[in-house]
Amino acid sequence: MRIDVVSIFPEYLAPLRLSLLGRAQEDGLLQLEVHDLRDFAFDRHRTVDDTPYGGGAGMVMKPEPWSLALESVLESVLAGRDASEDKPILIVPSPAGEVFTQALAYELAEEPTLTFACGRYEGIDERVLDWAGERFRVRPVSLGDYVLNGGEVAVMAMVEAIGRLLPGVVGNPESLVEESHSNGLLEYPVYTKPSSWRGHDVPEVLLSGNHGLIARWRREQQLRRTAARRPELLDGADAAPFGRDERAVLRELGYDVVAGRLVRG
Ligand code: 6GU
Repeated sequence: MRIDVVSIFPEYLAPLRLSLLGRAQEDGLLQLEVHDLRDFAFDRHRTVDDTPYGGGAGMVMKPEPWSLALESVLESVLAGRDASEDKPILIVPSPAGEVFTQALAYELAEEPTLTFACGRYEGIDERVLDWAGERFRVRPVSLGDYVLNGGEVAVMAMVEAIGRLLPGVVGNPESLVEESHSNGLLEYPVYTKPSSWRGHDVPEVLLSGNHGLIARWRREQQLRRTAARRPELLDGADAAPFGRDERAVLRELGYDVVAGRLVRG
């Protein structure tokens, strides 16, 4: 996969060269290109922002540097894509976007290229998104309901979540199966040696060697944890994947099955 990021703080993205994703780049599984928006601003001060029409606090990113930067990215991105393919995706990190989820990470991991446009200040002139819509599939995406100073940290989170799903990036693909959100539930708790530590013991069942019992216990822990921390993840969930034991746990946790769906009683 090829990923292009446009930002006024290209150094902000440097950590994406480390660790698992750094190795993926060395191995040719991921090509990461970071571009400085100011390289596309041609006045003496390389200005990328201006005051908002209609007044109000803060500054807005000017449209022209963005169009030049995205045209430049698009030229190299299109050179590596099939003419038969859909328009490339442009992700615009914004607290006003759709929420980034594991499902969206899986969807985006299928793309041959992704382009990220990092806004700062109060955001990018809206006409850039209209203009870009003729050339890209534009997706404004948010990490969640809170406000960051710019898109860079959000891009780091999204690129890491997407990058680790690319074939060959995570050494043992099994580890992608059991983690939080891979099955719509939170992950079960994990333990390592010693079995007794500062008066806290590892749950007996994990020392039993009975793999059936262990699997059952882990599923139950997933249900209890999800109900306690993220009950909305269970609301309306398809009940079909839950067996007799799990349904008993869910009933204890206050969920009923109505028309094949979980509802809180
Ligand atoms: Cl994607 N961008 C910004 N600036 N703030 C955010 C966000 C994104 N997601 C949550 N807050």
